[in-house]
Amino acid sequence: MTLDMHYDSVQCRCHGTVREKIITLNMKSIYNLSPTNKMIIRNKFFLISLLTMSLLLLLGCSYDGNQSTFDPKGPVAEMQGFLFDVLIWVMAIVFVIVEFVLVYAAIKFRHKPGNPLPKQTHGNTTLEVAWTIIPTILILGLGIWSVQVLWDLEKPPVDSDPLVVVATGHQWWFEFNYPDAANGKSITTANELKIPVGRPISLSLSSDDVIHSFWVPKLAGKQDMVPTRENPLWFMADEEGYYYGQCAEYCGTQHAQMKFGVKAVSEQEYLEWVAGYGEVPELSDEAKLGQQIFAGKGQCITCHSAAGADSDALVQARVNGFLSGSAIAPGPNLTDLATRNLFAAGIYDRNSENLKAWITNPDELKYGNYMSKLAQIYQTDDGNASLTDSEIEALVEYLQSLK
Ligand code: HEC
Ligand SMILES: [Cu+2]
Repeated sequence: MTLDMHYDSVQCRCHGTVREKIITLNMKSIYNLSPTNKMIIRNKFFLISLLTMSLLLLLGCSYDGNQSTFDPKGPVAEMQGFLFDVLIWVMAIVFVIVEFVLVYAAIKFRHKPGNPLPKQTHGNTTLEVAWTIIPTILILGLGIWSVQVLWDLEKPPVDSDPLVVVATGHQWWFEFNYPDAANGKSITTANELKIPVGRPISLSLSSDDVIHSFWVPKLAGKQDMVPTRENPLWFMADEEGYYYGQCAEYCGTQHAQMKFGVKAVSEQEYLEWVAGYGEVPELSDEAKLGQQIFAGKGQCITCHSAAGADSDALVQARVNGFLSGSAIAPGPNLTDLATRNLFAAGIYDRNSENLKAWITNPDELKYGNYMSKLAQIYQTDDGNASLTDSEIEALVEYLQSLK
């Protein structure tokens, strides 16, 4: 390979003679191609790879996927989506106009040999006033409107009788507390937030370990869950349905698997769930055996409640135990487990087969979770529960009766 350098003199009208350096790589000896051909092939290769990659990336997108912000199902997400659309369109139009003028001028008035120097001007008051005033109005307008929307969306409308829910982030699952779910009854549940359709939900978000973020893309934007703070967020579902949520702040090993569901049901269905919550379930003989193992040999009860809402004192005791390194941690409240579609923070279908696999060895299903790490029964060589197969089946039978 040889490297040729050519020095060419070019005339420039404003500054006299300058030297332009042109370096040509002579690749002939290697590829038997002229340098220009090689550049063209290289450019084409680059372009084709870029297009293929963009296409592959786009294939991953969908307009109304489970966690799409482009498919709002409630007033908060709709307003946020509208704000986004207006900002994007105004910016896109400004971008196209400015780039068009720029590219047009660059091409039309570019230097060509023999072209006379175009008429030189300096200053144009009308133009300058116009391009100062128009952007100022645009930016001020959009800015004021954005802040207005932010303020408007901060709290549910007055007199709307919102349902209050305290949501707490844990590594790696969500806890939901309803101080007054209906008729003064309080409820603790996990990983699935049941809400009546058409009623504003007023959330108070917090965490008792690290910072998490609460996000249900179809219902509202993200809000951080910060230990020792209570951050507000509200939304309302217009349609019945199952909305997928996700922790949106990196929080450790299983951050990506820290999901949850929002199940929007009719007012009546919601009230039925509230009424049934914590009622003593009907248990088969096998389930009764499971209940004994739950409280006894399995020690599940150290971290999980299965018979009603958690009191603040109980929650605090578990958190303190966890923080001081004991074999205890706050665990999802299981009182209404059998009413949920998914478990393990929204990653597995709740069915007997999956629950059996979970109790046998939670680490295989969700690596690094605090149930495997801390519960006594999993401190074995292979991480499998020190329970017999039939004991595990009895536990599953019990859990599946918790409605
Ligand atoms: C040391 C505390 C601890 C003990 C003891 C414990 N668990 Fe857990 N359990 C947890 C934690 C923490 C999670 C949440 C794991 C996650 O999703 O990251 C969990 C999750 C679960 C879930 C999924 C719940 C949901 O809504 O997603 C079930 C079911 C469960 N445990 C059952 C049991 C059973 C049965 C036992 C007794 C054999 C038991 N656990 C013992 C801490 C514990
Ligand atoms: Cu998280």
